[in-house]
Amino acid sequence: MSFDRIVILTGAGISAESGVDTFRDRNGIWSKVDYRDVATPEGFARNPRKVHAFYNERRRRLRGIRPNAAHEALARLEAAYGGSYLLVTQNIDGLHEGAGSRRLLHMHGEVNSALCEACGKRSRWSGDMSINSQCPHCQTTGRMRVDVVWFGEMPYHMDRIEAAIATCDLFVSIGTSGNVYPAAGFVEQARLAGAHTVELNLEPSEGFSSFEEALYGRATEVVPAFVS
Ligand code: BJW
Repeated sequence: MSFDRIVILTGAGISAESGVDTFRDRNGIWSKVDYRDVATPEGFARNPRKVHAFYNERRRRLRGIRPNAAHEALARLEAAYGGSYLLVTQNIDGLHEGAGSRRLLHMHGEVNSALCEACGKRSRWSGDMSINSQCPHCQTTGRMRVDVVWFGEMPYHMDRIEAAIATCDLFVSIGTSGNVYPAAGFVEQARLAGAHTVELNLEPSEGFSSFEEALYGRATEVVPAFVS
């Protein structure tokens, strides 16, 4: 590739063929549960048991799930690429790391991480969480939550992400519906920076008209084809 500074954004669609549920597709997560109950700080304050149960179930379902050809293609691209490269994922699964990606930021957090609302410290957390979970750092009980970004909260690593987008010359958006900000606005920021913008998706996303190039099809087919 004749680009010096690449930023790649991924969403739920890249993990769909690994067996991970997407959010807004017909049978997606938000067709079964109201996001206001499980993915907002207000929902957690109202009913922490329900929110813990929702993420415990998703954590369990992710066990044993493997990266697919699209994750692997991005890991190969990173390993082979000499220039500046940043992979920004909205996904809370660990499939990019599982495939070998290292220059990676999780802007919506990780399901296998816990955040203590008492001391603000994070811990790896692979089992179930409950209203009785104890923080391994400060030993406080009952203030642990899953370390993901809910609606109304500030996504992680925004300074580093926006700095990378402001200087990139290629921006590629993969398997994301373009519904959720600030990620949905990255393509416009990349265009302002003068970058070439590409969408790889099963079908045109909400923001498809902002992209200069697009390849539509399953991630396991279009991502390896694009990076080769
Ligand atoms: C395939 C495929 C296959 C399927 N192959 N493709 C205007 C400006 C700024 C903010 C707002 C705004 N208006 C409203 C807001 C607030 C809000 C927001 O965006 N609301 C919208 C609904 C309008 N945003 C926030 O609250 C965010 N915080 C924030 O804005 O802070 C202030 C701020 C502003 C500016 C700068 C900095 C800060 C926080 C959003 C947090 C989102 N959290 C969730 C849950 C995370 C934890 C969890 O996983 O449970 O993140 S919601 C959910 O949506 C999850 C996802 O990461 C996110 C995006 O979903 P994604 O990945 O796009 O999935 P889908 O299902 O929507 O799409 C799948 C795609 O894949 C589809 O396109 C399919 O076609 C495709 N596909 N199979 C290829 N095989």
